[in-house]
Amino acid sequence: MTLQLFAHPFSSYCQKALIAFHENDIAFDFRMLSPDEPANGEEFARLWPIGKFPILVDDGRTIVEATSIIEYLEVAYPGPVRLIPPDGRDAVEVRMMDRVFDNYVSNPQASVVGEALRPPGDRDPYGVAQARAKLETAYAWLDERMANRQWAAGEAFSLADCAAAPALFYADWTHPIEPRFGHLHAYRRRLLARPSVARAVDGGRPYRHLFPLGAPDRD
Ligand SMILES: N[C@@H](CCC(=O)N[C@@H](CS)C(=O)NCC(=O)O)C(=O)O
Repeated sequence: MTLQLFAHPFSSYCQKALIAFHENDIAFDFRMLSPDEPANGEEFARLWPIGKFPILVDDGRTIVEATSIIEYLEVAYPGPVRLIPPDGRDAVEVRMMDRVFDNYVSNPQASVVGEALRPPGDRDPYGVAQARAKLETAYAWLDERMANRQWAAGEAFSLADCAAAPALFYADWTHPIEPRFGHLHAYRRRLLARPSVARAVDGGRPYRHLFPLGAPDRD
């Protein structure tokens, strides 16, 4: 039975999982979550009432959370590109950086965008200012960290880079990374040049009009 990924191509967490699929050319059935495909949405809601996507279904087993999907592919469908290193200490570094990108880049970025989708009376300017400040702090820390690394956890592309690519892609649209963070900009460019990432970004291209802050004319 084919792997089924319930996802949307413009969603950052879905792109994170998609990059892992593309890295190892793993075949799957794309169960598009959109109003045009109500059956997919109904099945998704039954499988995961929390409602966050992507989720993966493999032969009756449901895996939620983008990180866990990548972990699952790594053990159930291993390919030539290992996204989690076999060495335990190296794997800790990869998982640590995966958490850093989700918690301190992707999630604050999503709160800023979420604000733009709220009705005017329900806005939270204090929360948005906090999210922007978190992004600034994360950019400074990451810039220093990326000064002597090719990829987030060293010399090999990993789960952490799957997380970093959409996180930094959308974060720079939402709260631009200042030019002085040259190492971080260079890392973002390396990520976008990676074929698996370029493929995920291209998949989302037709939906750029959906970006609530207005997508910039680049990338
Ligand atoms: N912790 C989840 C986050 C997933 C997430 O926030 N997905 C967004 C799309 S990028 C979503 O489901 N948004 C719809 C919602 O929050 O209702 C993961 O790592 O997979």
